[in-house]
Amino acid sequence: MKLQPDTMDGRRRIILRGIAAGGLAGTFGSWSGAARAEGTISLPFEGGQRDFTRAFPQKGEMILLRTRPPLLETPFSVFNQGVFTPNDQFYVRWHLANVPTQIDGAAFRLNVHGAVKQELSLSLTELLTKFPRVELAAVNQCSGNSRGFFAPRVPGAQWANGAMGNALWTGVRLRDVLDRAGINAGSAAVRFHGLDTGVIPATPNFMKSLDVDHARDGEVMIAYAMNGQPLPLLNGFPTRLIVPGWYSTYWVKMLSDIEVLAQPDDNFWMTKAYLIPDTPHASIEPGQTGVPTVPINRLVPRSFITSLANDQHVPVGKPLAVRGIAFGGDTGVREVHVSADGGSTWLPARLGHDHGKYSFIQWDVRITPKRGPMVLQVKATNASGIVQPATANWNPGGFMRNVIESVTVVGV
Ligand SMILES: Nc1nc2c(c(=O)[nH]1)N[C@H]1C(S)=C(S)[C@@H](COP(=O)(O)O)O[C@H]1N2
Ligand SMILES: [Mo]
Repeated sequence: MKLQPDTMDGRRRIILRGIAAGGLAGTFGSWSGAARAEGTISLPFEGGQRDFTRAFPQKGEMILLRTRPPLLETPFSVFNQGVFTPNDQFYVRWHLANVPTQIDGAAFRLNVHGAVKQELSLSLTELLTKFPRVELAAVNQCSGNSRGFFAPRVPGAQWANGAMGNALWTGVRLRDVLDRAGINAGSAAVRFHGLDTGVIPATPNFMKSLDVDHARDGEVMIAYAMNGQPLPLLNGFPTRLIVPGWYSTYWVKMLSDIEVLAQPDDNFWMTKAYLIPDTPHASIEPGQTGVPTVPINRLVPRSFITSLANDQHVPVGKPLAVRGIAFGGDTGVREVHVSADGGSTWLPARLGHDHGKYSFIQWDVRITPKRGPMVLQVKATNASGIVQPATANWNPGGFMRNVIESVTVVGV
């Protein structure tokens, strides 16, 4: 799927007016307990048996990890279908159990307050009409994507590789909104939170912050549309933060509150959760202690073969097109290489259309299978020259996996 901004424009205006009028949020009731199994899948790690579900609003077939709060994984085959991940199969991750099932777009307000000259309370219509509209293709990847492959195993959502997706985001620059409010000189951070809450009042609200300079970099966005449509409720209707090149924990959904802080943010979700070892590849030895930590931040490069599955039979001696996706992390993809001989030699892959440095990029290469099992590996090098590592990282959070991936096919 390739979105054409010029031809989409009229339709998109209508869609966006619809968001502001509140007509598109609908009422979804409660989906807890609604997750009937529709077949199963076995993800390739211990305890990887999962149900498929179609029981969630605005979602097609998803892999069910948890019902409340929802954790839904994108079936991996979806990534072979196009460079953008369809909204109805985009993964879903929430921390707190009270996620609104209904939001009135007409009543919704995005509040900006704290260390500002002028507090704001913006309606969706104001966001749509009072600020320049911007668009950006960017990968949304959970910090714990692929956590299920960690060895030794670590606690947390046992995702395979489907806690990521690529979308074309439409919205406004966070900078433009902050500048309308006027940040007080010397402010430290900007904190974001959404409409979801815990079941008991003692649960800390899910809040994430960015340094003021990052928040004002002109790239961080407040998005109100995803792939030309309003955000699905579970992906943050009506507005969410987009932090290009950073892990999705910062991409606060159902964003309703922006607070400028005079001091660095010391809330739970910044100082206790989502910390990584301050080491190369955020990697330590299992059991190692006393390692300094930092909040998780920039994405690192990854690449995947999408056109072939493990154990798939491929005809011997005939050229075979191998396809996949890659992303560079906090910058673009410079090169993708594929090896069919256990990493001794690497073939350069052809890169597809460039949708911008934060997007997935498609790649393809031709190989000629020999008889028997054949391990195909793929590695991306980003524009900063960072290459995927040959050995997997390990940390107790199960964060930032980006080892070179492989698929084993069988020449017959
Ligand atoms: N309001 C809110 N925003 C949130 C979260 C959350 O729990 N609440 N989780 C974050 C995390 S950790 C991830 S991985 C992404 C998931 O985005 P998605 O569900 O649209 O794929 O949302 C982020 N934004
Ligand atoms: Mo996440």
